[in-house]
Amino acid sequence: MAIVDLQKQLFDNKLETQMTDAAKRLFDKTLAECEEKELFYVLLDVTKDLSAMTEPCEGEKKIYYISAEFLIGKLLSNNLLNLGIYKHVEEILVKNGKSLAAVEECEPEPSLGNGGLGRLAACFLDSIATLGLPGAGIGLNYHFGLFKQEFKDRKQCAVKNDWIEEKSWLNATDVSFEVKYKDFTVKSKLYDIDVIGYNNGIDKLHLFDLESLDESLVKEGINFDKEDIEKNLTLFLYPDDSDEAGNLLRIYQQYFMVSNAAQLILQEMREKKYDLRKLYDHAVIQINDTHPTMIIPELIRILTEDKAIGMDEAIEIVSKTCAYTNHTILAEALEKWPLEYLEKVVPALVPIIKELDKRVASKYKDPKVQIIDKDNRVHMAHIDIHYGFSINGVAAIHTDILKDTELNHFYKIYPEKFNNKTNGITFRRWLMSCNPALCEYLTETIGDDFKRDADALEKLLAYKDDAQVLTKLEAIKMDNKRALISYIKEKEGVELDENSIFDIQIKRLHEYKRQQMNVLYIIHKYLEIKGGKKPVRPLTFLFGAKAAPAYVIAQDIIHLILVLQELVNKDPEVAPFMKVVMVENYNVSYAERLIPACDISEQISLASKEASGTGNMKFMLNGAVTLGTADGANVEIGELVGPDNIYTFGKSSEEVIEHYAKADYVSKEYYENSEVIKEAVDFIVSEEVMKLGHKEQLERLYNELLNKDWFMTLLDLEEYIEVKDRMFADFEDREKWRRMMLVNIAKAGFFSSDRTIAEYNRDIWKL
Ligand code: 26V
Repeated sequence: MAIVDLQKQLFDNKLETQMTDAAKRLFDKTLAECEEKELFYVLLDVTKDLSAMTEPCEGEKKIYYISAEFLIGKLLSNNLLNLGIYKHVEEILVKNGKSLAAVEECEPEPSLGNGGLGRLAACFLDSIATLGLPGAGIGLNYHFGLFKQEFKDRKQCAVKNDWIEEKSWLNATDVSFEVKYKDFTVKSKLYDIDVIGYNNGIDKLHLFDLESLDESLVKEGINFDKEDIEKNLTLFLYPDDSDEAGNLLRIYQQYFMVSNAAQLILQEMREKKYDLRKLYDHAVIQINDTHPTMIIPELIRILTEDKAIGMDEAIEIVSKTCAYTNHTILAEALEKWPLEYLEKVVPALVPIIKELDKRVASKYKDPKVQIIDKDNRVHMAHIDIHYGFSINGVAAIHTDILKDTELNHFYKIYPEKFNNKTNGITFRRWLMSCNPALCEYLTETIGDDFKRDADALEKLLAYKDDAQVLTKLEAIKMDNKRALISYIKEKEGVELDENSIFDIQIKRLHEYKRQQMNVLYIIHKYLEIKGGKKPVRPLTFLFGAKAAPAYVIAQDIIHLILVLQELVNKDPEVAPFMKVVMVENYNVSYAERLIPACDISEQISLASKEASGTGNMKFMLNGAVTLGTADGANVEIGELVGPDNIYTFGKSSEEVIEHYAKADYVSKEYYENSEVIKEAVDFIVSEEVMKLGHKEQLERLYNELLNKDWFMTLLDLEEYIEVKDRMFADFEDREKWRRMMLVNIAKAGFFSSDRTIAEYNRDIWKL
């Protein structure tokens, strides 16, 4: 049934009856008698029934989005919203003395992703279904996902996130495949999650699991026997890859994902009686970063298995089917597997990979474009580039850097394969669901076209001098800040000031993202206040970030932030003027609370390093003003809102790339030539800080900044301080600030993932 018809039916009291029946059947209670958690299961049950009645998106050609990560977040409110029954459910609950918000709190949050890449995949699925495109996501069902973060002794501890309950969004299927490794064979079991489009059809997220998985392998924290593949394969997302066993496990996982994906796709093709020789007419496979790259040799292996299709033809078929998205230029993040590892795990792919390599080597002599290098490492991205038909970056500047620098040697060979697809976010989650007050007010002011056509947000520009509209936007922001304040008080035990400026940096912890630069600013402010220079208005600095457990310096940065939090918030001289909070276990749900309450969006990566960023888009859409470098999608945000509505600073990507090329950046020179920098950096190892923190960690971080600083923190620090101070001063010009908020919201339409997906479809998928 189409969703609109379903909605019509539900409004003649059917929904309430359905909910009441489910409560009776599941718990033998009335709705009013149910606990919040029980109501969550009631709504889960009802929503799953409704989505089962909704028509799937069908067509002659289907997009398979293969990704090691799908950071879907909680699903209840989004599913209700996309089914068009959110308000209706809310009313029914209120009638029974319950609140939907409290029910939403009971839903466990899956952590099937690390950050941007996984969240992007989730936004894309929402848009694919919303646009009615036949498609599916294919990934893995990690039982404990990414670790849950706890702070102990001002350090990050990692514990498992046990998110799968007996009743969940996962639907068990009877699909199961065999996956053959060198020394053993395992069986998979497929679970599906329905992806409900906004007022449209249903697509599926296919998550493969290991039939023989043994959760009891996990003893303390997130430690487990990494070698017992037949029991551990889908326990965690990207476990520690600092040692060989961890790396091998990643290859086992990746092959498990692609072997299942290949079998599923080919099974669907056979069921529909499509000619596999014309696979590309019916299937397009988007390879999300290099993690699913082995799908290419795997498909070639299967197609050539019974000799009906020869190697040349198989390669051609697969090359016309697969497209690759690059999400990073960080060298350490581009996968290069030792051939010997692949031999240990999946020897069946090795001859195919060697054949692919041989073909490249016979055509191109440049060592930079070879698949297997002189050290016998297999460059996964190179397989994608040679044997896929499209390579895209995720923001304009990122794609330019790929073409001009990082992948220039490939661009010279295949200019026609390269294209840009600037990332986007789903407005259903990142506006309608997380900021209902703003959404409602926008609807009142400019109508609700923007819900289907994000560009319609531009209508708001007509009100940029309208005092009433501007005041209302400010009031909504204030309400959102109040809501966040009470949440943070409860969760983190810190009291914040609603009249302070909320300056927020939330993203994975990585040196290139430069949380440490923000920290140095905070130290600078702290010292100013101690010296008697008080800010006009109190400042609130919020952080949220998880760090890879094996990433030592990232752990040190978290430690320093937590130490400063203690120092600043407990200092009676300083606390009235500034507060620092690092929220524990930053995740999608936390982001949904932080973003609507933000004034200043920190996007301060070293230019050229952040491929796109998507948090920057979410903040903008919710009326925050960006403080950013000319990196990733910040550049496009700047072009859209104009220089008066964004604060930019720092060296350009060209300058940064030149510093790397010449190896001429010496952080110590910046330290020695600036009193302000010196003071801030020295404070890391000052008596006050050392008293609260760990000497070893603080000294290591201090030395890193002074003697290495690979991501050039000190290069941009002075300008960062200057621009940030100017931004705080401008906040006092309320009229100017409110107008900046409005312009940012109005111009955010471009960043709808519906636009991004329409472009993927127009240029790459052609469904
Ligand atoms: C991976 C790794 C793996 C181990 C070593 C350190 C390291 C550092 C970075 C990464 C990044 C993986 C790819 C990724 O998440 N990229 C993000 O993709 C987002 C969606 O396109 C984009 O907005 C972010 O800028 C980009 O960092």
